[in-house]
Amino acid sequence: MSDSIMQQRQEAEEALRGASSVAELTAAETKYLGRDKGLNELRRTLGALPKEERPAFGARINDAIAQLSEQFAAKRAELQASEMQARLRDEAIDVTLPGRPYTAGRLHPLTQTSDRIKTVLGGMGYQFVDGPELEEHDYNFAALNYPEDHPAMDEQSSFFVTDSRLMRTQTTAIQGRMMAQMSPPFRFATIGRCFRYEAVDATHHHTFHQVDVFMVDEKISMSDLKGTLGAFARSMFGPETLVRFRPDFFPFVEPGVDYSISWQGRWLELGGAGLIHPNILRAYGINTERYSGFAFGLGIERTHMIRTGVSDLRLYLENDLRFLRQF
Ligand code: FA5
Repeated sequence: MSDSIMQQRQEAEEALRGASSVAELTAAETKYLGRDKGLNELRRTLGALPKEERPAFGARINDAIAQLSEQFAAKRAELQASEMQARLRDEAIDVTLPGRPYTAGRLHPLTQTSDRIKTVLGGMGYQFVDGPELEEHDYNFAALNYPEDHPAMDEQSSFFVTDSRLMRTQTTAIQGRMMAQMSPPFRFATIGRCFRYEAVDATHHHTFHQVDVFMVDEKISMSDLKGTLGAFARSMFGPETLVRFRPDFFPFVEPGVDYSISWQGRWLELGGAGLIHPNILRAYGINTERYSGFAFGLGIERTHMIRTGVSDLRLYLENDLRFLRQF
């Protein structure tokens, strides 16, 4: 009987020495010291022994269990410490290594310019609305007082999709849409893509962006328009910026002007402007004795080119990161 205690003890010690991880050690401990296992199982054979041998046998089993428990505890502490060391080694972070560069995206320069324009005009009380890029012929032309035979309506200069719809050639098309719903006073602005059948060069594209702004109220005159475009230019391009207006023709304004700003000693044309033609106001039932309004439309690419010195607007649509990353 005592041999069996000895044998269990030796086997347990061997398993203990061979355990190379906490998990293996736990398995060995359960096998030899677990409830109803190993030495505990052996203890249950006590009753089968002659009475006089029982105390000594019991004492030796208790002794063996106590000593093995201590050995297992010591080995467990040892294995836990070395496992912790290994983890600290493997998961160590070298804080002296250079960081990996994080390439962040950014807003397209035209989006940045549009946002800036929205901030400036929003501050002047203009509400921004969106119109469709595929526009009714009527809103793009007829509602804007174009005569039947105006050359801009020629199929050669616009992208017609059906007989009555085309890709809008100007964001001014929003005017009729809004006037059909609103009665004065009102002030609106829109920013969006426009499309023209153009020979593409450094200053013209078939696809470009415009901002259009218009307002109708009592006693609106050219001086309101000039004041607004002066304030706009100073907010966009700096407090010293001067503006210039020269007579120009657009069917939807009377009088009409082109609008330029002073930039590095030169005049640069930004777009067109004028007082909304009374024919348009009347077509939407607005009393022209009481109300008048102004409107202007500017190129977004042009605005960014002036602010930054970009000299070819084709770059805006090419999405070459070497270009876009500069802004
Ligand atoms: C118009 O489009 C008028 N709707 C502007 C207007 C609105 C006048 C309200 C009066 C009242 P224009 O065709 O000149 O006008 O275009 C205005 C601006 O859009 C131009 O100065 C230019 O900056 C830009 N633009 C026009 N065509 C192109 C193009 N093909 N490529 C890039 N920008 C363009």
